[in-house]
Amino acid sequence: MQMTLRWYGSEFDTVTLKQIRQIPGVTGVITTLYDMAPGEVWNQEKIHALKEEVEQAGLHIAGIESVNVHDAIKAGAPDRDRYIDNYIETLANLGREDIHLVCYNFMPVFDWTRTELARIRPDGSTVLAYTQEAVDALKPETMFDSISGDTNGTVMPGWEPDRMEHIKELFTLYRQVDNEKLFANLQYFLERIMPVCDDYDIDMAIHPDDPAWSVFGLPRIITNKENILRMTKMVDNPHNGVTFCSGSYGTNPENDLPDLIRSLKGRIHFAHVRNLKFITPTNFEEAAHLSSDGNFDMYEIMKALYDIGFVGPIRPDHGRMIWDEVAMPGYGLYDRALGAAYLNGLWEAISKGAQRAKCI
Ligand code: DNO
Repeated sequence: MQMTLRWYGSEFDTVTLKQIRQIPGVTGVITTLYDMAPGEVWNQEKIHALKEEVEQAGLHIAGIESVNVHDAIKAGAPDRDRYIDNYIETLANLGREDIHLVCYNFMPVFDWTRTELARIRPDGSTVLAYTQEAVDALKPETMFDSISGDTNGTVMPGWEPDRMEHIKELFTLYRQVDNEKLFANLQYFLERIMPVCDDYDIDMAIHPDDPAWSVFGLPRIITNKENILRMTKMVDNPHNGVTFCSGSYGTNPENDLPDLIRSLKGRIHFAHVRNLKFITPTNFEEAAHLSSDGNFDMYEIMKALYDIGFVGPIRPDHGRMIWDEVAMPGYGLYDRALGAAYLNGLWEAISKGAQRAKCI
């Protein structure tokens, strides 16, 4: 595996490339052109400039998170082909710049969903949290306003104010779309983009739905083992792969995370590793990466990734806000750096243990 950190670009991120470069073992960033609206073509010069900036800081671009998929594609609207053509052009431009990993999601309307961005934990850190009761008490159009006061002046990924202004129209677009239609729309999209992925050796890595169930009655399909295996088999091309995200699949305690990883051998192109603490089955908060701070066994997660021979980029995922840092919720420097160091430590112990076991 290669340890990376997510970076939103110098215009949007409070964390600098220089800081990222100084986290032991971090060699690359997962980045994006954050100001591109879903459906727009990314031009090659802009990608090239981003790449140069990252390389001048002594790092490399390990992948893009995300090239967002336009809602017309997800909803199967009559104009979807136009947006798929644009997506194909973006993929070709990324390939020409030697970028070979793209993370995306297929969640209707909302990307990840949280009901609090700064819940205070017993140690005084603040974290992102979710309670189903809070979602049930909200109207979708007020969801964004309910959290917008806690974003520390940053634009949260997937919660762009311009898109959120059109929530009602977006809901109308999905009126006829159930889980089966969403699967069919995903298949249509994947079949159309696989040729360009083959030409430029681009691994597509779908991010799971977070939380791993329907919110506001919208369809959601990338939620469990059965569905993700169906997704990889319905377009059976190694470039049609997965972002394994422990914090998203792990929102449903029925998902056995190490087993899920093992069942996806060869198709995990990217990993997000973080821990959650459940207060009740429908009320969870994000924890430090350390196993003992949450409900997941992080050793078993890293061991499963090691056992399947995972070689792709991995990143510590959302961090807590600690040491008075003011940053995009989930994406500060300090706790993610601690997360990277911890995951690197687990990996070193697992790999040395495995090598020694071979010598006995
Ligand atoms: C949240 C992220 C997601 C993820 C997208 C991928 O912090 O994990 O926003 O980047 O779902 O498209």
